Amino acid sequence: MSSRGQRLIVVSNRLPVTLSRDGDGPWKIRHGAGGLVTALLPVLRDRGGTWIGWTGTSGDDGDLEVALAQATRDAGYALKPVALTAEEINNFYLGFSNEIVWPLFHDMHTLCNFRPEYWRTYLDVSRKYAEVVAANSDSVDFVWIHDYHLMHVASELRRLGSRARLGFFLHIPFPSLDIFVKLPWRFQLLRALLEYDLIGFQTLRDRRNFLQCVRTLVKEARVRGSGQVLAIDVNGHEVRVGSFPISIDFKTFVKNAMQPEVAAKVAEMKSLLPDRQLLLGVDRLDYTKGIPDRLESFRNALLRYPELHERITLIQVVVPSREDIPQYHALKTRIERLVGEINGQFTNPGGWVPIHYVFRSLARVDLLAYYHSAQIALVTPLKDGMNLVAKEFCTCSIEEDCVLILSEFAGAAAQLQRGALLVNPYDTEGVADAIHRAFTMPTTERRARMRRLRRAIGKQDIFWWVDSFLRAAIAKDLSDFPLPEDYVPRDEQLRDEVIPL
Ligand code: ADQ
Repeated sequence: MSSRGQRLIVVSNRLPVTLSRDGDGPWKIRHGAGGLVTALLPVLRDRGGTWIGWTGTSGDDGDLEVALAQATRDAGYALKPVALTAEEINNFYLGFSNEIVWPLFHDMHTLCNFRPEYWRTYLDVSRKYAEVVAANSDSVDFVWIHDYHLMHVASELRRLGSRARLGFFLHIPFPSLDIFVKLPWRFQLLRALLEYDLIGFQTLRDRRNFLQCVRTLVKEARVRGSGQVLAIDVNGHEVRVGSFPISIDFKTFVKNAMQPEVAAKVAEMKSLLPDRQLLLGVDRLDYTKGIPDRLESFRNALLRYPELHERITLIQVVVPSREDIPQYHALKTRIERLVGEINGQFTNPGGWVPIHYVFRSLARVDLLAYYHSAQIALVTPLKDGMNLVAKEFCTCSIEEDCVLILSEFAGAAAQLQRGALLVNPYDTEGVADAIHRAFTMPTTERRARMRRLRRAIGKQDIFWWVDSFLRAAIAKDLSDFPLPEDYVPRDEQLRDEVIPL
């Protein structure tokens, strides 16, 4: 056992940096600026630690390891790469992770491609990650592993003899038993998850689904407790399971949304699109985000509420993603056809164009300007672990005179249902009615709702999230983690038609 303190070892599919080089020239390393990185870096610096992940490149490259070491020389933490071959990227990342787990866990099992070689490579790559973790940690460290790509890593680490404490956070939903059992490797995967010491889910609903799978498929498992963090005893091992809704760096978003560059862009947008309300959608290109259904809902609103014509514009931003997977390419074509159809149906030549479609990754300042300019956000995923866009939009709505329309199937609905207009994204007429309601909502109601939303987001920000996960890992007494104050037991929720938390 080492005499130094407990370090934090973070493991994610990708390292929190982007790497590029011209030909054989030196590597250029750009540090990421996402919420997870912002929240974890202070902890890593404070305790000392390491972030382990794939570099996003294929093959083994000694130069890269040296470049990463140089880039973090004075950072107080290290970056350690996991090298993947082209075949591993195909079978592990594109295959098992994104053609099996991603659709299955988002309730879209008909899109799954259950190829046995994907599973075999998933195990091989899990071992690779585990080897890098084992080489860079010891028994006093806390290893925090992230997301669905790495569910099997704890099992491989135990096989390698690691005795470090292992935490896991699932960023995407966990499906119900009926869906989960379709996975050909359901027993192996569930038992592998039970090798962790702490498992965090986004919502109580995800945790409930997981517990139902454990109770049904792992006969010797026993569940204890009743609060936000429960314990499962299985073959003498205690696994803690809790819900920890992820969030954003609220204060930094507020500060950045008020920067002069953002204000200038907001003013420009308002002068280019005057006398109307802006309705905003921002999504990664993904079939879980419900973009075609949303466009149909907007069309329905324009058909049924002609008073919206010329007075509302939908700005739909789509960020390119996973285009190597055929379904994503087909989705892009479908979205573009729909945008063309709806604009063709309603555009007033020389004047109003109902949908402005943006397909690219935006600079931060542009994204903030869109958030700050829009009066209504349309966040309607068919299923989403959390959805940070909903939280980012509310946070940037500094004047609070805005409305969030939110899918009841986004994890964020559990926290935001009392301020947002909740919708079923499959119900195009219902979403159209919500658009009209948001458009006509009196300012006093908009402000009251948005104030409530922003207060909730500010209270449980990304730093709260990191802190509560790490506290749950070390807490002596799980009764320190009560259920949220507004929690309503499930039977009562269903009776009152309130969406389960
Ligand atoms: P995602 O599916 O990627 O995340 P989301 O939570 O909405 O979905 O996060 C998207 C992020 O991308 C946001 O932070 C946003 O700022 C950023 N982004 C959006 N548009 C952008 C643009 N045009 N240019 C640059 N950046 C842009 C997964 C799960 C979610 C879960 C998160 C975090 O699917 O359910 O909320 O992880 O746990």
